[in-house]
Formats: sequence, C-alpha cells, structure tokens
Amino acid sequence: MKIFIRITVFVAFVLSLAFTAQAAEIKIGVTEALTGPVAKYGVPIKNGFVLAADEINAAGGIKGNKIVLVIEDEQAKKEEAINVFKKFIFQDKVLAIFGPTLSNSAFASDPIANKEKIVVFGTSNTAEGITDIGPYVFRNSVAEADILPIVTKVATKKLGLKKVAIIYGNDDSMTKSTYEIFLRSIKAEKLEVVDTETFAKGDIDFSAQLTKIKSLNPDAVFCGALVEEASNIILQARKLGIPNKIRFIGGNGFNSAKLIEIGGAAAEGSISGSPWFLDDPSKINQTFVKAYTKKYGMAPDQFAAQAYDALYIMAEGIKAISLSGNVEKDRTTLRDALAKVKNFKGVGGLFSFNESRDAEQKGRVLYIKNGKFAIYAE
Ligand code: 1QQ
Repeated sequence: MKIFIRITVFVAFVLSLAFTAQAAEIKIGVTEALTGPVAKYGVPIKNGFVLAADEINAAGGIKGNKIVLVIEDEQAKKEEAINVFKKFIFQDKVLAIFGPTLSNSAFASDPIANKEKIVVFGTSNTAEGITDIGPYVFRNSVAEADILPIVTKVATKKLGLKKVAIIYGNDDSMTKSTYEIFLRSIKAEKLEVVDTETFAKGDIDFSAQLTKIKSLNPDAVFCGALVEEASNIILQARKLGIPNKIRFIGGNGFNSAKLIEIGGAAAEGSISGSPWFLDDPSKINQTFVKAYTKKYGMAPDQFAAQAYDALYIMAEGIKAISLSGNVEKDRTTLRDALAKVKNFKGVGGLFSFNESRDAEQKGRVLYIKNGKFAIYAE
C-alpha cells in the first residue's frame, strides 16, 4: 500500500513537472515615455498594459501561457527608443513590441522592428504615415487623418466658424501632422485662416503668438500640441483675454486627463476627437474604469484605455497561433494572425485593423464640460 502511494505521488509529481514545462512565458516588450513631460501620456499607457496583463494572467494566461511584460522607459527620445527596441529584439527576445509613446520616436524605432520582422504595435501614435513604415507596424490609436476632418466639420457647424487661427509645434511629427490635416480640413470647410503660429517643444512662453492671435479675433484656435504645451497655451490665452467662447480645437495631444488637470477652467469647452471617453456607459468600459481606478487610485484616460484594449487585441492574435518556441518564427506567424483581428469588443468600442493595419473604430467628437470629457457629437 505504502509503495502504491509513493508511486502515485511520484507519477503525479512527474506529470506536474511535464505540465509546468509546457507552459511558456510570452514575453512582450513595452516601451513608453515614463519620465519627463511626455510621461503624462506614457504612465497611463503603461498602467493600462499592466492591468490587462494582470487580468489575462489571473484568468489563466493565453492557453495556459503567462504574459510577461518587459517594461522600459524610452524617455520620449528617438535614440532611447532605438536602443530599447534593439534590447527587446536581440537580448530579451520578446515576441512583440508595444510603443513608443510619440509618433516622433516611432518614425525612428519602428523601421528596426519592421526590418527584423517583429510586430510593433503603437497605442498612441496618430501621425500620418506610421503604418506605411512596413507590414510589421500596427496601431489601435485612431489616426489624425481619420478623426480631424470630422472634428473640424462638427466644430464648424456647431460654432458657426468662419475665420480661425492655428498654432502648432513645428518640431514634432504628430503636431506637424495635426497641423497639416487641420489645414486640409479647414480648407474643405472653406474657412479662412487669419493666422498661423508655431512653437517648439519645451517652450513655456506663448504670449507673442497668442497676442497676435488675439489681435486678429478668430472664431476658434486650432492647435497641434502635446499636452504640456497645449495646457500652457490655453492657460496663457485666457490670461491674455482670449475668452472661453473662442474654443481651442486639438488633435490627439488634447485627449489626456492632464489637459483638464493643468488647464482647469481655461480648458473648459476645448474640443478633440477620440473613440473613448471615461463616462462611456458600456459595461466593459465601466468594469475597466472601476478596476483601473481601484488599482491606481485615479481614473484612466484615453491613453490607458487604448493600451488596455491593445493588449487584449494582441492576445487575440497570440491565441490564434501555436507557439513553436522559435521566437523568430513565432513573430512572423503572429504578424499574420494579428492582421486578421476584426470586430474586437473593447473599452473603446468595436475595433478592427483595416488593410493597412490602422485602427478602424468609430470616433467621437468630445469637449471638456465641467472638468470632464463629454460627447460634443457622435
Ligand atoms: C503621437 C501622439 C501623441 C499625443 C502621443 C502621446 O498622438 O505622437 O502620435
């Protein structure tokens, strides 16, 4: 009898070993701006990934395999993004990469991933041309080119715009892209541009540009800026006497909770576009908002939401392949599977990749109302 028990225990032990040996770790690289001004976007993005990974792992992982996020700070610097990508690809041997935060860095780092045939998935890159880098480049952030024409059209109609001013950062890929697409959209709406002003990243005094804009009395100001500069521009505009009824209309840079936190009353009424907003009543969104708020002690923003959805979208792709253990091979099969993800139900609504691996998702025009993003028009 004793021997029988011993044998049974031994067999169970060997079986459990065999079972654990089968479960693999799925390493995914996450590189975002976790320090410096752009961390206002990068930290919520990282938080969204970590929450999704914890949930997926707590529910048993992907076919029993746990997700391991390898997280690195790219500091919103091109050279850092390049270094981290090389580390992920050659040293950590990750299956796929998320990041970097800015389109500006993605234009430098994504060609490396594309050349080495590894999926790079941006959750916050909205500039024109990102997925043109190559077939391994994906994003679930809605491109400025898709949302800004709608934002411009709605704002023009609702506010009766006729003449507008533009201010944008001329040293960043996304803010320049925002400018170009706004200009196209403004022309399509047959509006007159009375003034175009520029600034550089890190500028803190916008009084020269804003004084000029004020003197020309536009109906609204279109703004291509990251949130640090955008908040200061709006604050200074109000101090200089540009009233809240002259709305600021922005690109993806505006979709951060920090615009409200820093801009306060000055930012009220500002308009932007996104598929997601905090009060979206869908059950999946409210469950996410609750879980995120519990974990981090603050509400998520669009950047957290898109990262959260992105990991689940990635998991759909991984679920569809059989991991061979040969990471180079698995990277290419993952690319093909990911490109087929359609009709994913996320916190930002129904999502599909289109044929150029860009986001196909319904955008909404939002505005800041009583310190919260609210629907301006569906
Ligand atoms: C880009 C953006 C920024 C607002 C990212 C945080 O959309 O660089 O593409």
